[in-house]
Order: sequence, then structure tokens, then C-alpha cells
Amino acid sequence: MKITITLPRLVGMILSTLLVITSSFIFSVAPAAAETYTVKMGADNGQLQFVPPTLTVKPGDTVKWEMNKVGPHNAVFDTSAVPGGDAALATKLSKSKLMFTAGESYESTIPSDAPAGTYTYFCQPHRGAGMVGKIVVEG
Ligand SMILES: [Cu+2]
Repeated sequence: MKITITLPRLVGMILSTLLVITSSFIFSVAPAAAETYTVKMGADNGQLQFVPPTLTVKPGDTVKWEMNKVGPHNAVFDTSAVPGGDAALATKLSKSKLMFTAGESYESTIPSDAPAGTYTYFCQPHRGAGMVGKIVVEG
């Protein structure tokens, strides 16, 4: 017995197979790659602020603090203002080195197992002036 597959039918089979492979690839890759977000230290108008003051991220994302104006600044996470009061996590995220030069930066990656919630940090020299920021980690 002989099975005959015509050329148009063969092309159709190949195309539909490719479509299945391609679509499964797209759907498996879709759950977005980690992103890096920049927070300026010192507003463009010279105010002692982090810009944006509140940043929403997902676990695995990276926050980059970039020196902008009226330094020196740093970014220290308050243990009592990290979900669960996790001192080790607060220390890990903190960047206590003071930055003076515009464009200087450092980064912290939010651990993939970081609990959801609001993480509050501040600039040590300007905490009294209200230079406080928040990172909201989505679950
Ligand atoms: Cu500051």
C-alpha cells in the first residue's frame, strides 16, 4: 500500500507545524524579562528628592540610583520599613556610599524571593529634609 502526500498538502503540514512551534515559543518567552529602572538622586529643579519618589517593580528587577543634583546622596533602606523587618534584606539593598558626581550610579537587584510590599529608603545626609523614597514590590 502506498501513501501519497501531494505537494500542497506537504507544504500545509510544514506550515502548520511551524506555526505551533513559533506560537509556543512566543508564549513561553512572554513573561517579561527583568527590567532596570532609574531613580534620580536630586530633582532637576534642585529639590532634595528621589525622582520618582515611588517606584513600582517586580522581584528580579533592578533599581539604578543615579546621582543628579545637590549631593551628596545615598540610598539606605530602613530595616523597620522593609516588609517583615528583614534586616539582612535591608542591608543587601542599601547603598550607603555617598555620591557626589552627576552621572555616578549604583544598582540593587530586588531578589526573586523578595516579599511583596513597600520598601522605604532614605538619603542619610538629607533624611531630615525629607529625602525619602519608596520601592513597591509587586507580588
Ligand atoms: Cu541626599
